[in-house]
This record gives sequence, C-alpha cells and structure tokens, in this order.
Amino acid sequence: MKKWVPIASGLLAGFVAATISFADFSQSTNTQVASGSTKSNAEKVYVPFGEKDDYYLFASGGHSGQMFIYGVPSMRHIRTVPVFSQDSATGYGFDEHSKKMMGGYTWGDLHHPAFSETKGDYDGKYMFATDVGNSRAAAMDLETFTVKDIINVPNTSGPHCAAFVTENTEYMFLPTRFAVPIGSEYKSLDEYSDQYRGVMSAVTFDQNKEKLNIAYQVALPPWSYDLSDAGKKSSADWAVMTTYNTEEATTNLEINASQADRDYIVLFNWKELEKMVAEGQYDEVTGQKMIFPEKHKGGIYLVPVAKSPHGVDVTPDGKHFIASGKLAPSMTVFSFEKAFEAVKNQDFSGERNGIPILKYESVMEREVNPENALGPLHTQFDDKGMAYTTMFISSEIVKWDPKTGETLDRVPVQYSPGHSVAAEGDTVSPDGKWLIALNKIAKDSYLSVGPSHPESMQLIDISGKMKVIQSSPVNPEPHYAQIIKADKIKTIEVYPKDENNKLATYKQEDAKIVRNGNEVHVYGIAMRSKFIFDAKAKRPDVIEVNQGDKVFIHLTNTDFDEDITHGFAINSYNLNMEVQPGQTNTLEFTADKAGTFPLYCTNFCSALHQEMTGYFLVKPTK
Ligand code: RUQ
Ligand code: CUA
Repeated sequence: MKKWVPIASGLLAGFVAATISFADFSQSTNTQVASGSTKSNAEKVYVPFGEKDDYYLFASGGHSGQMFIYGVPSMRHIRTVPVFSQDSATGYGFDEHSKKMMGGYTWGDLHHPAFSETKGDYDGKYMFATDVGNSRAAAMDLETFTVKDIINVPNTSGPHCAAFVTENTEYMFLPTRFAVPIGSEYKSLDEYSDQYRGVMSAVTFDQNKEKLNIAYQVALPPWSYDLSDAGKKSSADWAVMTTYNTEEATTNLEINASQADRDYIVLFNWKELEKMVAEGQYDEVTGQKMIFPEKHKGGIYLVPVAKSPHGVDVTPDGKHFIASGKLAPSMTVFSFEKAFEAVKNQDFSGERNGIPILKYESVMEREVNPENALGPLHTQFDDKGMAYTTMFISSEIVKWDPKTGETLDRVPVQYSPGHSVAAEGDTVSPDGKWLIALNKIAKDSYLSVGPSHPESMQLIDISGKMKVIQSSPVNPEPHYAQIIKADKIKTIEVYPKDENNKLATYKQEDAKIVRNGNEVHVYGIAMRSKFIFDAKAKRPDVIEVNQGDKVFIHLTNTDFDEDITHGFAINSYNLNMEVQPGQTNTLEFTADKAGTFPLYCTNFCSALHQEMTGYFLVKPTK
C-alpha cells in the first residue's frame, strides 16, 4: 500500500504540515472500504438491468464546465450535460443558440449546482449553476436536460459562492470571489481598499421566458466571498455568506489573508434590499442598480467568525447557520433568532465600510470541535436534523448534533473530501438515506491512468451507522452536487411541434434552400435515415454554395420518436450539431474553404445510419 503523501499545494498545505503527521492517516486506506464491501452492501447499490435508480445526482463538473448526472445508489454515470464549455458530443457551443448563450467563451469552471425550489424543497423544474472561470450563471431545464439561458455577471469576477436559491427561487445571490474595480476598469492594486469592490448580484429567473436577469447589485467591501446559503422557514428572507481576506491583502494571500483572527459572515435580508431598490435607494452604475452599503443603509450585517471560514450551511429548520473554518478546526453554530434580536437591539461592536458588525457572543450558539477532526468544510443534513461535516484534512465525515454539539459517528473517506451531498440534504426536508463524499483525491482507488488520478465520489449509507459502500471515479472536479428524488423530474420524450418556429421544416416537400445575395439558408430535414435539404433538387441531400457564402443550416428532426437523435457534421469544417427528436437547430458559418466535403449524421440512428450522408460542395471563387 502506498503511503499517503501530503497535498503539496493549496491553502491548507502549510497548516497541514504544521499540525499533523500524515503517518496517522496511512491507516485509513482503501482496505477499510474493501473489508466493508460485503455482499449486503453490494445488494444495496445493485440496480438490476431494466430497473432505475431512486435518485439523480447532479455533480458539478468543475473546470470541465459541465454537469455530470449519475444515478443513486448505483452510482452509474448517466449523462454529461454541457453548460459552460463546448461539447462535440452534442454540438453544444457549435449551434447558434448555444454559441450565442456561451458569449464567446469556450470553457467554464462550474462549482455549485442548485435546483429550483418551491417552499424550500426541490421542485424538479430547473437547475442553476455558476461559472467561476468567466463569471457567468446558467439555467438548465429538467424536461430536456439542456441549458436555456446563460448570463454574464458584470462587476464580478468568479461567482464562486453561488448558486444557492431562496425558498421559492425568488433569487440566487452571486457574490464575487475576486474583488475587482466596478466596471473591471484598470486600477492600481495600491488603491485596492478604495477602488476595488466585492460586488454581489441578486439574480432572478423568469420561468415563462426562461431568462436570467440581474435585479440589483450590492457593492460589498473588497473581500473574497466564499460560500453562501439562503435561509429557510423563519429565516427565509435572509441569506448568509462567508468571507475571507477581510485583511484586504493584494498579494501572497496564503499568508496575508490569514492574519486576522476573525473574518465575517455577511448576513442580509433580501426582502429589505428589494424594498430599498423599489424605493430608489441605489446608484445607477454600469447599467446596474447598485446598492452602496456605506450610503444606502440597512439590510446588511456582519457576524464575526473564526478566521478564513469556508462553508456556511443553514439547518433544515431554518433556525441556525453553521460555519466551518478552513484554518480553525471548528464548526460554529449561529442562531438566526439571536441575530434578529441583535439587529433589533442594535447590538453592534463596530462597523466595516458602513456595515454594522453584530457582537459574536450575541449571535453564536456553540463552537463544536470534534476530537482530532481537521479542516471542516461543508455540512449536510439528514431527516432528523443531524449534521454531516466533511473534514478535508483528517479525510473523514463527522456526524454530529447541531443542538448539543455532540459527535455521533465518524467514517474515513478516501481522501480529502471537499463537499459532501446528502439526498435532498440542503432542503427543508432531507431524506436521510444516502450521503456522498466528494473527494478531491482518489489515490489507489481505481486502475491507474498515469500521474493524474480521477476524483472520487463515495456513497455512504447513513440510515444507521455510517458505512462507505460504493465509490465512483469522476472527472475533475465535483465541487458540489445535489441529489433529487428521481420521481420529481419529468422529462419529455420529444420536442413538441412548434408551428410558430419559422426555421422549422416538418414536411419533406417543404425542405428548401433559399439564396439571398451571399446568404444561403437551408431549411432541411433529418429523418431515418437521410437528410433532405432541398426536396425539389436532383440530389436532395446535397448543399452547394459559393466560397465566401454565409451559410445557415436550419435542421429539423422529424422523427417524433423517443431516442431518435440525429447529428449533423461536415467533414473538415469543424462543425457539428445535434438535433433531438422534434427539435430544430441552426448552424451558422462562412464557407471559407472551397472543395468537396462529405457531411454525415453523427448519432447512430438506425441500421442505415451509415447511409445518412450527403455532400457539402463549395465552388471556388476564381
Ligand atoms: S468550494 S471544497 Cu468551490 Cu464549494 Cu468548498
Ligand atoms: Cu441519423 Cu444517424
């Protein structure tokens, strides 16, 4: 068995080396899991062929920019849905609709997925996610598992903390991870404290139009905003976010952002902020309604918390929020009720940038320090309100009671869990059946694929004593995930006919090629097992254009039949798109290369799929 080696990089490395000997952890290796892999465990995760899993797992794909969909408990990977990155398997980022949505970017860094909620429970309608790489937010619909809208979030650089939605999906709050000057203009780092801001955006989603919108922004101090969560029930109008680098360091953050003993949790009342905006209490900046807390008072408070906190999670009953400290080995339980009292009594110990600081003792309920548990990051909950916190450094999950602080159970995981996710574990009614540890390091767990190993997701049965019973490799990198009951998601089988869509062609005889100057519009059909671009032509499956023409290929899949997806690719033209049953999709490009280019269907659609081809002929302009 290979020895566990320290993580050489990252924020925690110095702390790790100074605090513990890694030899202590070489004990908790994969052999422990193996000895637990009894037949009864295998039966728990075995879903016989033809039967379906009980839950969907939506795992963030990190810097793959995608979302990974798994079944639970089998942990079978079902689908990868492209969100922020191009994907040649589906033509995402190539067809017009998705290309436009992507806003010119070809990659993204997807961190935290969030289901839409009704009354604090997942409603199975939409999934939201944010892109730390290029400051975007996306909404995916769960009828088709495709992205409907993406917005760029101005004045922000890396909405890491998001997306976490309020109880009825009124808002998601997207605070910045990196402070930047408003408008992202050039400003010297010497002017950091004055000129840089940590802007948070309140984003809404219009379900009828399927559009994301920025309702307003808040110019918070130039700190890093790390994680957030929305309140529930009695705290439903509130939200919390952790901060670090309240030192406002501009270099060598590893050391300089860890000086102060306390950072803050930002506690805000979004109903009040909404009211302030309605009453005109904001400045119009870069086209946004911007609240400046030093000027527009109210609704925002700071709660001191042990240095450099990471996760903050609201308990299912909405009464508490729990912060976990990267650099302090404790979970701190805060009381919303006490915070509301403190706000009412103006029980402040000072202010920063015009934001009142509540007294720590007035809001804190207890600090919890399980013995030798190090690097607490994120907390999930079960049906009894018990908390499960990931320990990044001591590589384990600790189960504890938020009401007493008592440690109830611990299980080693392999290794270094960031988040974990419980079945419906961040809603008002968690299921309490499964918990999945999202491990940064899978060392020795799977067949080797060279120096870089996959990450891992370990399935833990939490119905009794915690037991790791299954594990699945996963591409970099599942930051967070959500598990939803499978029967909440109602997918459609085919896209319904849309008679109002002028780009769609449903009848074979209507397929045509229309030339307009040097623009060529193809209104074509893909069906088993042929393309029809021009019904009246001698060769209906051929598109002929002149070099330099602007070509639009509008393709409708007229097979209104489940699972009959067609693809469309032109050899050597670096173009590819997918048309799902009933769907119409458009490719737009310039025919800049003259020559003869075969085109073909990329999706295996019938026994005669190989015959589903044609030619794209580009006449040279002499
Ligand atoms: S963060 S490992 Cu990107 Cu969710 Cu805590
Ligand atoms: Cu259509 Cu293959």
